[in-house]
Amino acid sequence: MSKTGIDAIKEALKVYFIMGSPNCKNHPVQVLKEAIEGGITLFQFREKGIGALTDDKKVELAKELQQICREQQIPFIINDDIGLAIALNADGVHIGQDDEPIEEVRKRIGSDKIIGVSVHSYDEAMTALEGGADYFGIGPIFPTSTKEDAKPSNGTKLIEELRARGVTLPIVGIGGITAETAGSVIKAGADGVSVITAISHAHSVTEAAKALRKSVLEI
Ligand code: TZP
Ligand code: MG
Repeated sequence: MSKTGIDAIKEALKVYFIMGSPNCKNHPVQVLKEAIEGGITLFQFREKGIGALTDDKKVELAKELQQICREQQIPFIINDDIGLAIALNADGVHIGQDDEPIEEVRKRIGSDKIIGVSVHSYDEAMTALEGGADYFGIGPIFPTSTKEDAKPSNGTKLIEELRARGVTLPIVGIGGITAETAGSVIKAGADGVSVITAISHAHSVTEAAKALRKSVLEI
């Protein structure tokens, strides 16, 4: 996917699946295929945490997952690793507040790529916006044990604040979201929900993705 405007990004954020090998009970290739079958709209490769692959093995897995996304026309975004995103010509990157400044990232990856930024306050959101962010990741909305250094969960407060203050940039919520709670995140003003565990640890990955998709689309 090349960046085709705000509406295309809002569509892509709807059912946003994130994972790396430490999050998967089966092989990530299998998990991704099943998640796509269930209707995810974007995939972020996030190879982090205990047992995460590094170097060539990480690159190899990224390429395999990217190939699946290409075949199924699912945007493929890489977490943190700007160099890998450039080397693979990924559709974009997702960065946090501790990563390289967005202006530098934009210079490196170019104007036609998607940059998502995790923000935790109005001020961080404005800085990301000025730096050329394409969407905000906001969370943790609910408690999560997936991210070791996650901040305390803060509900949908920041999403509501940004919308109330007229911010129109696409927003995806993150952190502990399930098919049962996804609707509340969309109602608060998010365009989509991003999840790791709700899909990657599900007994049926396909059914979990379908359920999440249904919850988001019926709002
Ligand atoms: N950033 C904030 S919470 C989180 C990240 C990467 C983890 C989300 O994982 P889960 O399993 O959907 O709670
Ligand atoms: Mg990061």
